[in-house]
This record gives sequence, C-alpha cells and structure tokens, in this order.
Amino acid sequence: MNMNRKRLLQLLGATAVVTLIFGVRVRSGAAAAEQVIHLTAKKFEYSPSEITVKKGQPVVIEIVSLDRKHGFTIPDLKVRSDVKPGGKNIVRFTPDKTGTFNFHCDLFCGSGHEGMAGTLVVVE
Ligand SMILES: [Cu+2]
Repeated sequence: MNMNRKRLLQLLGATAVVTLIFGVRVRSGAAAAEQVIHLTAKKFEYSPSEITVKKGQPVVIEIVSLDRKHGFTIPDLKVRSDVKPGGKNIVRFTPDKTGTFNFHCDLFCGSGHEGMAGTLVVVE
C-alpha cells in the first residue's frame, strides 16, 4: 500500500468518526427539546389557565395540586391524568394538530368543579 492511499484511508476513517459523533449529538439534542409547563390546580382553577405549545414537539406538563385530588383532561387530544396532591403529576404527549383545545377537571371536587377549565393552544 503506498503512502497516499494509506493517508486517504486514515482521512476517510476520521471523517466517518466525526460524522457519527455529530449525528448522535444532533439526534439526542432533538429528543431533549421538550416543552415543560408548570401548572397548579386548586378548587376551582388551573394556573395558568392558558398554555401555548408547539405542534410536533413533546410536551411535559407538571401539575401540582394545592388542595385535593383533581383530574386533568384534554379530550380532543386524548390526554388525561389524575392530579394527586403531595407531588408532581406528569402528563406527557406530543400535539399532532394545531388549534385551541379545552382542558378541564374531570373528577368532581366540589361546587364550582364545572368551571375548573383552561385552554391549550397548539401553534405551528
Ligand atoms: Cu373538579
């Protein structure tokens, strides 16, 4: 094997390694792009009551109840979770359509429960 050919192979090898590392970096970076939303729930409201997120990007909603057990559901996006007091309740989903979607409490929590609601806006 002459020197030029050996040098060329070394160069190709180095390029492959760099490409591999860069490719892995880019992929893990994309996976980490979560939209983390902090929400509190109490009789009879969520705060904030309006959330805006991006379509196609994973959403993590961390909900803390300030009083009792509540529910959290976004029927149009088939999302629901119990919201228990004493810790974070994690809701994960990736919105696949844009629009304005209502969320509400679906566990009866007292008179006023019917009005415990908010809006999720999904933008492009
Ligand atoms: Cu309720």
